[in-house]
Amino acid sequence: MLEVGIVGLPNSGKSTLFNTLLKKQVANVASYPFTTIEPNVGVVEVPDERLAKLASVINPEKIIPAVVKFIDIAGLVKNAHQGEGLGNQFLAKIREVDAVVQIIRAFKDESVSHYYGSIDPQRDKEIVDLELELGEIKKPTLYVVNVDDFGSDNGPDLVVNAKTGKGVDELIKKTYELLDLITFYTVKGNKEITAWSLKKGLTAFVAAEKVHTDMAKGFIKAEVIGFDDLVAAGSWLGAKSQGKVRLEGRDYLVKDGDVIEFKFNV
Ligand SMILES: Nc1nc2c(ncn2[C@@H]2O[C@H](COP(=O)(O)OP(=O)(O)OP(=O)(O)O)[C@@H](O)[C@H]2O)c(=O)[nH]1
Ligand SMILES: [Mg+2]
Repeated sequence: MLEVGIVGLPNSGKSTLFNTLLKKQVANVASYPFTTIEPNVGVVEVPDERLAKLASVINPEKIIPAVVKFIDIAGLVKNAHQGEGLGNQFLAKIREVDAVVQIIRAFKDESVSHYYGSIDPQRDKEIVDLELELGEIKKPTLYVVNVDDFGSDNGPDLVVNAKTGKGVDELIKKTYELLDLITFYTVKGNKEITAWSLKKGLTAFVAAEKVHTDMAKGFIKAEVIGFDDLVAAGSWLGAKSQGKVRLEGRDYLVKDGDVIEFKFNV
């Protein structure tokens, strides 16, 4: 599973954001085993309007969204790459992640101290960027400004309130894009719809492998229909009888929104 590391100065709101992300779980959907793997590692469901639409067509008992793993990493300060602060722990953790969310403090709160004494998002961003660079960490980064007030002009970066959760759905979606992921869906006996993440440009065979190694091993073909076509047809059987469900081989390049039924030998 791909991992996103939350980085930023101490007291920028990393753990607050992390907790908010985990609270966003839709409790009545899938219960993931090991949702919280360590105190600071969590699996977060990706908000997906298409899933609800598919559910209204298929009426499944269970809907299982795609997930992304977030890691709440220790705060870093200037010279973290030389071991300053919790530098080494920070660097070891961050080397493992696939993308970075840099949280930048803009909220003002006298009771929450700032390591550099004042609220200055641009300065903080430069400090963290420099440390990542000096630590030779080259990862795609999403910049997120943690604000109390959404009214002010916050420039091009994504704005959230880590405490209330405003903007957090958008953050999860943006992170998903940052990881270069698309979503495909599988339907199990009309009982279960699952959204799966897949790197762009991968084949039906790799997608099958994601669902179950047996499906890939015994791969025969994939029955595929785009999300819009399925919704328009109103049901899987309806789509099939209209000839809208295509047969694809193992080298088919999966597209975002594909609904796939894998046919395989066991
Ligand atoms: N007013 C306000 N306070 C916030 C916001 N986000 C976080 N805080 C507060 O800021 C303090 C620090 O938040 P944390 O989430 O612990 O910060 P952190 O980045 O994890 O800090 P370290 O783990 O020390 O690096 C807490 O008291 C939070 O309640 C926010 O959006 N608005
Ligand atoms: Mg923290």
